[in-house]
Amino acid sequence: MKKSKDEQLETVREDPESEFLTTNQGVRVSDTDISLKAGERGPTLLEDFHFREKLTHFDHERIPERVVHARGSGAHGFFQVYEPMTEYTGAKFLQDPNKKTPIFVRFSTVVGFRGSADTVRDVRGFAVKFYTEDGNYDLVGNNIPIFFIQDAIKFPDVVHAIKPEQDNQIPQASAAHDTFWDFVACHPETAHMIMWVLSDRALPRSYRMMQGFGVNTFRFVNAEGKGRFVKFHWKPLLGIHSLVWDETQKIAGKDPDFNRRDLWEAIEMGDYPEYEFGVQILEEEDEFKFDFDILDPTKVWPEEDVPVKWIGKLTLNRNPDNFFAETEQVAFCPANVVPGIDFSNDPLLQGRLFSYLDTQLIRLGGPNFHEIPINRPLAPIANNQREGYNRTTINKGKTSYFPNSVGENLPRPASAEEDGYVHYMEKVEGKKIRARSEKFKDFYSQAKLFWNSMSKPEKEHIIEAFHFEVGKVKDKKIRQAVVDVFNNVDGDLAIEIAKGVGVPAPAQKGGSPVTKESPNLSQERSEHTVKNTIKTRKIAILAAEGYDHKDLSQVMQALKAGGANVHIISKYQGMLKSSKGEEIEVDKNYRTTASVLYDAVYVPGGKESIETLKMQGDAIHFVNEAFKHCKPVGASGEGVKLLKAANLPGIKLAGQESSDQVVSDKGVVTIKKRGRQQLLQRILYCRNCKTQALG
Ligand code: HDE
Repeated sequence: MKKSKDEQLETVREDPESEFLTTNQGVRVSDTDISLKAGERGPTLLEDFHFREKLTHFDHERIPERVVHARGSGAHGFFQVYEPMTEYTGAKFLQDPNKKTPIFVRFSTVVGFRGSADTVRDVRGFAVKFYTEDGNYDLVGNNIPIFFIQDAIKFPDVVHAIKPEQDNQIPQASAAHDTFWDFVACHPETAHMIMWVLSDRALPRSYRMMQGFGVNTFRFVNAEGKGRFVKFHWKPLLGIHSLVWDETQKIAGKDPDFNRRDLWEAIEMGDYPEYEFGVQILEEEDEFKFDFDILDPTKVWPEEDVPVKWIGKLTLNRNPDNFFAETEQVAFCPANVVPGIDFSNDPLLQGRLFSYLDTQLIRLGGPNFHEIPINRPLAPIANNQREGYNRTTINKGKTSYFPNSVGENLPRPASAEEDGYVHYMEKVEGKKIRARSEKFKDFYSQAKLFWNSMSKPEKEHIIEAFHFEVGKVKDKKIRQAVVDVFNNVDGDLAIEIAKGVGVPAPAQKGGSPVTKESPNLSQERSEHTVKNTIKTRKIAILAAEGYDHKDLSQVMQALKAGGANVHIISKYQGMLKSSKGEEIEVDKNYRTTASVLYDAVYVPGGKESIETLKMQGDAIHFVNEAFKHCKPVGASGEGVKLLKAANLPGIKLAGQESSDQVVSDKGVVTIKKRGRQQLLQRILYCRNCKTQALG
């Protein structure tokens, strides 16, 4: 490959500075503020070509949004493999640990429209385009390892059911309505996915803190042509963390761009998001070894049975230059594979192989969308396709067919040795039939496995999510039907759901007999999460005039040394004076921010500052809300008095008798004496547990 992806994009980038304003024909414009008129008070003239071009372009500035995954955020980066994967796959980007393969990633929500809020309860898309030397490889995954349905023919049904209802287009970006739960009750194959969607997985704290999964079963094929089944995984190096439900709803109002902003700002600040790439590899002879069908996309391969091999790392290190040109126009497709990666007969995947190319044709206006710079491979393109909307390549020569004698028979197909893509020669035979294999009919065992694997707070969150989602369903029959479906998963769970949504518990307590657990399914118990770091976390410091400067700066320094991003928050922006006359700049006032936008809060001492804060409802609310959302709250010196005034229920705070000891109770960390404040940096972070983890 002659160029890097960045160099390739550079050829179409335009610098906004040092250029005259021109029309699209390159004519310099002398006035863009006043249209051409017949006299000062006269009508606008049709001959004002600049006016007409400007308006016409504007009138056409929207393209259809993605029918699903409409709202997303993109980033550039690179991928590096840890060691050659030659034994398993011929894919070139998985061979050389020194090679950096450029990538573009797009994270998304699924259900909401393009302008919807980021923090809604939903699956998140995690799509990666690898610009490899063999052509583009797209791994179009989600942050949940399974799916709602088993066969792609059901996709229009499930999407129609979850999108806003037909008559009134309500609700936006939410599954909490009759048609979706009616679909669930009519399709018990959704049971496992519903458990995941009602778990904290659907409320990620950040795109930088969620796992990704290829979901479908794919194949690795090595140079000898040996195939193995694989499932793909992404693991965030910052661990897997979520918001709490009440927080997500408030953030949707305070900052609907919460996840988009978080990704953008992290990259701007050089906190590059990183994910390890993993594969579960299954020998073909083991295909039938499991009590589930490995082609069934509503099933995980439990990691205890098929361990994940971590084979490489993805780093996101550059924000797009232009949202529309890159993030909006990027076109992913699971059928974009390179030699060494192949498909399985997973019926969901088979349908996906058709759908993505088809949808791009309407969304991007014709068959030449691969020429849009963000979609262009780095590997050369040569074929006989010409013409169509928006063709930009000028193909020279007479021929556009193969074989030909006029153009020296070029371009010609490549053999396997010449890196031509040769499909895996799987033996296929059978009657033409609309049916699924017997094992596909077990809808409940893995839903129960998931339930068994949750920690107590995670289970409580799922039950609360059922109460919200199903509680919003107007039709009692549907609510009852949902309870009955989940009675097949776990009888006690069904009783709990029924209690919250106002329908009778099932007449007979049911449930799947599965007792096994898979701790890695839980965010709290997973070995893949990381809890002992405050890296990139946002921490609020509440202060007012007369704050204790030594106190504040010691803690701020310690937090920054731990990698956190710290904001000073006060009633007014501008400079704050300390008790001894030092000054510090306020980053946000109570109107421009809120406790829901932070991971933790700290209150330094300073008699005057605390007396002021105690009188501010906003400061008291800030502390209270952070506590309610299970966030660490810290205070030192007189700062402890603000927490006292906030009346945190039953929480032990540092008193005079423990003046040089850190007191730590359910995530509230306090110390009376000054000078030991750096200990507070040991506040660790754990949102999913009702009791917080503290160092
Ligand atoms: Fe998609 N999906 N999907 N999907 N999907 C689309 O393609 C589809 C499925 C996923 O950031 C569409 O370009 C079918 C599973 C992501 O641009 C469309 C089925 C998984 C994205 C489509 C599925 C995904 C899409 C809409 C079978 C996880 C956003 C716009 C039931 C493995 C990519 C587009 C981006 C987008 C079809 C199921 C992931 C309509 C038929 C399972 C991350 O083609």
